[in-house]
Amino acid sequence: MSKNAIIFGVTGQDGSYLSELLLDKGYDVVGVKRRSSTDTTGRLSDIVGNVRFHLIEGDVTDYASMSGVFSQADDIFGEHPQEVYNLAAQSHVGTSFKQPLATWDSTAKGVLNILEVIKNDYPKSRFYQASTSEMFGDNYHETHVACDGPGCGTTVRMTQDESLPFSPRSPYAVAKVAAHQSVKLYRDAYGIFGACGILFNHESPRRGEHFVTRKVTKYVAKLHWVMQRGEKPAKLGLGNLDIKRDWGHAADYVNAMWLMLQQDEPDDFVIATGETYSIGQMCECAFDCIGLDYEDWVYTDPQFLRPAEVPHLHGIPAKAERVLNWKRQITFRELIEDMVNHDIELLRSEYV
Ligand code: NAP
Ligand code: G4F
Repeated sequence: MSKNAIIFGVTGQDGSYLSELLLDKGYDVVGVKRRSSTDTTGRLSDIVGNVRFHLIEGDVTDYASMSGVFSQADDIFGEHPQEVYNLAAQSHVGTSFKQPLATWDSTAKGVLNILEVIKNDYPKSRFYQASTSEMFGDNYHETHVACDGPGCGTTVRMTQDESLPFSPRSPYAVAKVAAHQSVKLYRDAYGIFGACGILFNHESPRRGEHFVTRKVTKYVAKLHWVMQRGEKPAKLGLGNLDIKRDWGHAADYVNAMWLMLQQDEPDDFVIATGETYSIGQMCECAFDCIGLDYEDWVYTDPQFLRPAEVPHLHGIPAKAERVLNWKRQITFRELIEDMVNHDIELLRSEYV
């Protein structure tokens, strides 16, 4: 039987990887993009000509628009949509402090709009919601573990898994918690197949340029070329370098989204690598790719500090490994190297 899916947020980082994954699996895909005065399909350049990929317009903040998207997809597929992936959101945490209402509309209300359409007219469609580790905020489990060094005793491990209560620390995270709880409610109250992936940070060469990894890898790439000319660029301003994140590769994480919708029962899963690194360690890894020391090039710029922070993310993906048989394939170092090498190539024509 042929398979089909709708992807909201198709123009984003994850939307592009998920589209490619589903097309490779033989799906018909309806990708939903919001109207824009400029072209936002750059990340989809490899698939826009594919006859099984259909790009249509829709805005998740508008119920009528969502209802229209489902009936258009119904016509395109010749049957009800089987799988619906919601990746649409204002996804930048820092921006959410400056645009809390717009963030709420796309990130929380948008999910309710889609759930209402499913409840009213498409109750058999399976729904994936892009939840986030940001929902845990400053909360973590504390475990004392023996450390490796001689005479080192024990160290405290701070981790997050599905059992941990949420403690959101930004307007973005508050909206994501509302969306997450709405999916759980519609699952319990109306029997909708709604699954939430609680995804920890995942990056790639397609990552938006205002997220910290891509900001750093773009700078390192520029440094690589400028130094070859014997010039010295301005230093890079970053926020808090001590904060820790659990970073994986987006290509690995979209596979987990798909697996969640192939299960017999809907459920929620933490998707993470099980490793954590500080922003400083990430910089060290990126600058190492071109043989430089990040401390010579990075300074703290207060404009990138946030009113409230999520200090430490370290996910435990044991449930996903056990139930979904999912495991990340790409290591942290491979991820950062992939991003630096991509950004160096991207700038080549400007310098050679
Ligand atoms: P992204 O690159 O920022 O993509 C977000 C997508 O949402 C874009 O396609 C954007 O369209 C679309 N969008 C925003 N507002 C919309 C609206 N009102 N109507 C329709 N579409 C709208 O994010 P991502 O990194 O791919 O992440 C995908 C999802 O996972 C997001 O919901 C994010 O919050 C969540 N998440 C991400 C991570 C991560 O580390 N990447 C971790 C956990 C959860 P435009 O192209 O027009 O802006
Ligand atoms: O790369 P970031 O902006 O990602 P953040 O805030 O962790 O959010 C991302 O991951 C979430 C999953 O945990 C997603 F839900 C969310 O949609 C998004 O994809 O910042 C990472 C850390 C933050 O603590 C930030 O304060 O890096 C710190 N940081 C330090 N300097 C910086 C900078 N972040 C940015 N964007 N820019 C800086 O100059």
